[in-house]
Amino acid sequence: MVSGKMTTGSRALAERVRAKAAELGFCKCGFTTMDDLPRVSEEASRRRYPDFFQQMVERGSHPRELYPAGRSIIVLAYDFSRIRFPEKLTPHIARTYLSRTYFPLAGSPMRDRLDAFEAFLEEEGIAFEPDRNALMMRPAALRAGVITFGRNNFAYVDGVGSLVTLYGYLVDAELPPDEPSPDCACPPGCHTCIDACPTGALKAAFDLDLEKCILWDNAICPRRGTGPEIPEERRDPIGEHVHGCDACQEACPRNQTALDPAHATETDPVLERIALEFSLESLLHMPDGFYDECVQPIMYNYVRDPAVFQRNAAVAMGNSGDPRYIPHLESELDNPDDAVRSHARWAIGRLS
Ligand code: B12
Repeated sequence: MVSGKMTTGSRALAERVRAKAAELGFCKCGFTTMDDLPRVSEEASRRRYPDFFQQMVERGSHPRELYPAGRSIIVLAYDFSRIRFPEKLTPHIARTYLSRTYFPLAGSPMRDRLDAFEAFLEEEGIAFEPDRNALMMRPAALRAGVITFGRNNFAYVDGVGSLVTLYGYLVDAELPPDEPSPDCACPPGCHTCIDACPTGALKAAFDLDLEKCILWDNAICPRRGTGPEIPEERRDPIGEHVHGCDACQEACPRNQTALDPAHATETDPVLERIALEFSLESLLHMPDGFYDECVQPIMYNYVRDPAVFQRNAAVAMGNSGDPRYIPHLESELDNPDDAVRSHARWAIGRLS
């Protein structure tokens, strides 16, 4: 569907953008138009999103409203499956956050990479607006030919898998739109992701009950939704996850190469250091400095209150079946935070 009206200049610019993206380590780069993104609003209504998310999704499916000067969207995908994720951390923290690529903090390798890409756009005289999480990235990436969907809703880059973070730039330059990808490239009839979801949040292909997703209870809810108390019936399926969950991606046949330990060739010194110091006990007791040194560098996206992580550690301990945690939980029964106390009490009840 590459427009015949595109000038040679646009095509040459597109090649320079792709070359820069590749040079900076992005695994795929594609372009699409500023037209409204299809199906997004209907999908969100079908999934019965809470009002806040429904509004966010509605807004994010109209790129021209996000950046009226925009003429094209650049979509970038970064493959973080090459990072060696310490085994001590992956049972508790989702890889997206360990990768430090989702809204990267200043000074992180991904922030430096995005800064370099933005500097390049400026050098090319291109004005832009980053996606800021407002643009609906997966439908934009599908239309830009960067990804296909998995039945677990995830965006998959061919030959890479779903351990990718997506970035969007709304730009005032005309770039030749890429051919959209086919919607779904999962093996016919496969339902390993649906079977693997610990909470039943993934009810059927493309059907995620957002409020049952583990990330919702252990990270989003303290700020939006039910608040600091995780409903008791939802605590058990959280297992030992303290921030997000990768179960539907770990089970997926399309991710088995990405998850093969031999595939992970990059070591992140920040993760290696945190892995040495991390334990559920430390997260529960949150000794001086632990939040700044071991929690905030990786779990910075949604939660700012250390007590939320202490609460999550209590739930993980309660679900571990390990009675050695009982004295640790007992010592938090006088914690000043109501939710830490109530979840510690619940965990002691389970382990006793
Ligand atoms: C809201 C949100 C959430 C919500 C709800 C997620 C959901 N799946 O519905 C919550 C808080 C629960 C959440 C959790 C997580 N999220 Co989130 N989240 C977002 C956010 C901000 C918007 C996503 C959204 O709801 N869009 C609206 C819905 C309707 O669209 P969609 O799911 O993106 O796309 C669907 C429709 O467009 C529809 N569709 C469109 N055309 C067509 C055509 C056909 C034929 C069909 C069948 C369907 C279809 O199907 C698409 C796939 O489901 C995006 C960032 C962004 N700005 O886009 C990140 C984002 C989706 N999250 C991301 C991640 C990594 C996560 C977590 C995995 C983190 C974790 N490990 O804990 C979890 C797991 C969630 C899960 N199992 O899906 C990544 C996903 C990367 C990837 N490879 O797909 C994103 C893209 C962030 C990023 N920039 O990389 N998230």
